[in-house]
Amino acid sequence: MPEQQHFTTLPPWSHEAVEEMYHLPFNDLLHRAHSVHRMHFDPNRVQLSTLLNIKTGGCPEDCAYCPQSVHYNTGVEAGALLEAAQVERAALEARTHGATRFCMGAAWRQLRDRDLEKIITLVGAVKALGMETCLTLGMLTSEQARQLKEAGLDYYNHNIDSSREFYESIVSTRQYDDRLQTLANVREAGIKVCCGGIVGMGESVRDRIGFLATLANLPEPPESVPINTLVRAAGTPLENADKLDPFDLVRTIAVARILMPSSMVRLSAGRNDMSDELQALCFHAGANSIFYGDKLLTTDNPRFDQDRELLGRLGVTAASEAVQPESA
Ligand code: SAM
Ligand code: DTB
Ligand code: SF4
Repeated sequence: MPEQQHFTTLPPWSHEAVEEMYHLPFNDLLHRAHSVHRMHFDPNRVQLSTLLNIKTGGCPEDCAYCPQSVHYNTGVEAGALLEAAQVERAALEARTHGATRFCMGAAWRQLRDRDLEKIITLVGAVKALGMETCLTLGMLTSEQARQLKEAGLDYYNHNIDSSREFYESIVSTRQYDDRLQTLANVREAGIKVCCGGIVGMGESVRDRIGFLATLANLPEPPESVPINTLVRAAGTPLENADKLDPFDLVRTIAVARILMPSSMVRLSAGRNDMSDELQALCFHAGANSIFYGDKLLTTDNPRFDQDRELLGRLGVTAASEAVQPESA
């Protein structure tokens, strides 16, 4: 396999090395990614995370992809922070279906101290069900991260979304460096990092390469890397973005797998519009986690039973058997 000989296999990854990898003949790239995947993971196991939007809409940020931004007329109504009982019910349902991690998202620019106690209660309630916890609430200070760690939070999701250059064309209300600072605060507090981005926003291949290299060259790569395909929400500036060539999604996942061999790579938003065959190809390329449940934050995701059927047809089982559905 001559293509394997002239690649380095350690960070820091240069843009050129990642570019060369991204453009490998499809079968060479897939072979390499799947080989790396097998060295680090059971290729027949996929981890299941269920999402809940604990605070919908009304977000002051202007992320061009997001239906929850107050800047666009998307029909998403702003709601209040959910009560603990509602969150607990949803987490219990997710556990019953076999999810092992429960991710709570809020349409906030940043966590405010006045909401911290409520959030800490939610983390405790989900942990008490024996599930892993994940939050995505916007920017965090190092002190807030420390307190969330103390509350037992396992993961914090905070995406860099794309390359630095492209990011500046899709978000104007915060900087790429703000994202990196929050990631550093999360890492410093000892919380596991979930960080990825979105493909299909009209970014160039160069941007995808910059995005992947940035993730892989972080002081420590994220433990979890969500790769979202843009859900083109009506009313957002990106509602008419060109459809992504599905092979570019597979290439992005394959490169993420090679650059971050020990990280979980999550085939995230966009699965509702993907064929079973495309999803199977993504799993072959190294994706080993999905969002599981009929809703993402505001948009649809495949139903629990649809996913169970797909995974069953592929001979894939849930990655963590820590919580069995029948124990709910
Ligand atoms: N407000 C917080 C923040 O932005 O960090 C947390 C929630 S935000 C909705 C979480 C992530 O969802 C974004 O960073 C983005 O990657 C993803 N996302 C948002 N809208 C999306 C869309 N239409 N299609 C795909 N992914 C999307
Ligand atoms: C992530 O990377 N993708 C999830 C989660 N982290 C929070 C969100 C996807 C949102 C898709 C659009 C929506 O449903 O509003
Ligand atoms: Fe707000 Fe997050 Fe949506 Fe940006 S992605 S508008 S920060 S909810």
